[in-house]
Order: sequence, then C-alpha cells, then structure tokens
Amino acid sequence: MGMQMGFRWYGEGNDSIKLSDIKQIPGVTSIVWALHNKMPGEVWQEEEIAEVQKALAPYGFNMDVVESVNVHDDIKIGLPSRDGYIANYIQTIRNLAKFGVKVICYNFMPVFDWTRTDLFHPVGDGSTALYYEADKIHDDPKEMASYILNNMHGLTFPGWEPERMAKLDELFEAYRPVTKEKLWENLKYFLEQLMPVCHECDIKMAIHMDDPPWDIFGLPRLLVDAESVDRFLAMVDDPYNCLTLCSGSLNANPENNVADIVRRHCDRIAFAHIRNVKHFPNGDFSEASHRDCDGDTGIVEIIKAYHDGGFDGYIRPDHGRHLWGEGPGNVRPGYGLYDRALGIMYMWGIWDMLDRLDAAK
Ligand code: CS2
Ligand code: MN
Repeated sequence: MGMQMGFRWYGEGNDSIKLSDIKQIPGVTSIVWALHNKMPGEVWQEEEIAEVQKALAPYGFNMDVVESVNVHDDIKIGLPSRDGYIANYIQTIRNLAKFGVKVICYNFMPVFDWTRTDLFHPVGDGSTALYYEADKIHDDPKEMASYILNNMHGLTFPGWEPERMAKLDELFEAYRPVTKEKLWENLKYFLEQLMPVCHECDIKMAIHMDDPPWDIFGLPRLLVDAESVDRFLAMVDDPYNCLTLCSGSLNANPENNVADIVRRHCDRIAFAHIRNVKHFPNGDFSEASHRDCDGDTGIVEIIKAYHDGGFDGYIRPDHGRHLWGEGPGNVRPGYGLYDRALGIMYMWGIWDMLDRLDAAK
C-alpha cells in the first residue's frame, strides 16, 4: 500500500488554506484535523466530529488521523482529578472510532507545545521560517507566551491556549513536584488505562516527540532521543502504543539520528512528520525546506528507512517556510500552503523512485 499522505488543516474559519487548495496537491488522501475549539480534557461530541466529516466528504479526504487530542495538565501532573479527565479522553476515543479514526496524535509535554523564539525568521532567500535562538529561551516564559500569542493574530494555537497561558504561574507551581521520573509514571498510568479501549476501537495512540527535545524553563521533557523512545515503547509494549515520529523535533538535537530510529521501530510508527532543520554552531537552529541539502536532518535517508521498512502508515510534511507573500497575519506560523506542498512533492519524488528501483530488482 505504501505511505499515506496527509496534510494538516485547522478547520473552516480557523485556517486560511482551503480544502479545495489541498485537493490540488498530488497524492494527499488524509486531512490531519482536530477540533481546535476544544480545551484539553473536554469530550469531543459526535455532532462536532460529524461537522468535520461533512466538510471533508465532498473532496474525498479521509479523517483517519487526528492531531491532536490534547492531554489535560492534571493527567500530566498526576492529580486525583486525572481519572475524570482520562474517562473523558476515553469517551473521545469511542466517539472518534464511530467516524473511522485510526490514529490519535498527542504529546505529553508539560505546559507548552513546540517553542520557538522567532516565528518569521529570514531564511536568506526571501522566505521566512521558524527559528530557535538558544540564548533567548532562558527568558521569562510569560514573555515567550505573549510573543507567540501576538504572532498568532487571534488564531488558535494548540498548547498555547490563551486561557491556559493566563494562568502560567499556577501551572508552573502545579508542575513543581513533577520530576522526570514522575512524568514517566504519569504517562504510563494514562496509557495503561487507554490501551484496552484502543484495541476495542482499533485506534492507535501516537505520541509526538518533544520539541525541542530537551528540558526548557525548568520543565522536564521525555521523548527526546533514541533511548527515551526505546524506553517509551518498552514501558507500554502494545501495538496500539505508537509514535508520531517527528524528524525535525528530534533533530533539533544534532546528535539524534532519526533514520536509525525509523529502522529500529518502523512497525510502531503510526504517523510520520517530515521536517528539516538546519543547525548553527552556537546551538541555534532554523527550520528549512524539505530538500535534504537545505538542512541537517537527513530527509532522504529517513524516507528511505520508511520505504525499506515497508511503512504503510500516515505521513505528512511538518512545518514549512513561509513563501510567496505568506507572512505575519495571513499564515499560521509553520503551516503555509506552498512549502508544505513542495515538501510533499519532494517526498513523493523520493518514494516513487525507490518503488521504481525495487520493481527493477
Ligand atoms: C506539531 C506539534 O506543529 C508541530 O510541530 O508537530 O505541534 C504537534 O501537533 C503536537 O506536539 C502533537 O500534540
Ligand atoms: Mn511534528
């Protein structure tokens, strides 16, 4: 069957990109979606899911992959109230199963989702990209949050919900007793409750890598390298406990060899994110086009590892640069149309050639 190509779309009225535009990108079969108006911990209702199904149907896209059903902080912190939120999560899984959803992407990062210090950094060719300046990140997390929210121009940004950001002090306080080991335990507790339901519903839980893959603002992060990925998969050794292997998140640390992880765990990767990152000697990094030589992530080797492993899961281009008039106010940082479309063609180019070479063997 081969890899199944997806494109992330934030929903009607919440994304400037139209489904009719996505339809013109070759080989996209899945819209990677979510109910972005839901707060972590809320149950996703069938009527709300049905709306998305109705929007996708005219284009023939499937809704197999959700990114993300976000996990409530109380589950990550391990508070007694977590059981209620886990029950809600389970109800959401059951509701999603009724619509044929196959993969749920989520993350287990304390407080924030991905973090960058510049959302529109010049790449040098007239385009801009997400950028991480190591020195800036030691600043106050509140400044970070307000910078990021200002640059979203009122669009939703999962993991940086204004409602949660308004309570940053409380959140940091609540996470204070949560050591890295405690966070692992809380992740295990969460997944062990979910697994029987995942089997019943035939839905894979696919954890996203931490981004960037190291502790920030004194908060622990878990999915940061090959060793932690091994630990995660062994901790809950179940075919429904899977990865969203995000090449760019992991490769923000140049020591990480993503192709090796693909070769090791291809059967447990339910969802692949392809993103290219360029490193600078001082620890800064910039996101780059998907073309192998524009970054240091090893995109060709990674796609080859998926191909060699017989990967038939879902894949999508992750962040792209902002091109051809895309910029602050008219594009979601990292989620423009053009560069992600170019990335898809690059991925297909490699994949189709590998198919051709195999056929000629
Ligand atoms: C995504 C993540 O934009 C991105 O980098 O890959 O934000 C991802 O959606 C979440 O971490 C998954 O919960
Ligand atoms: Mn990703």
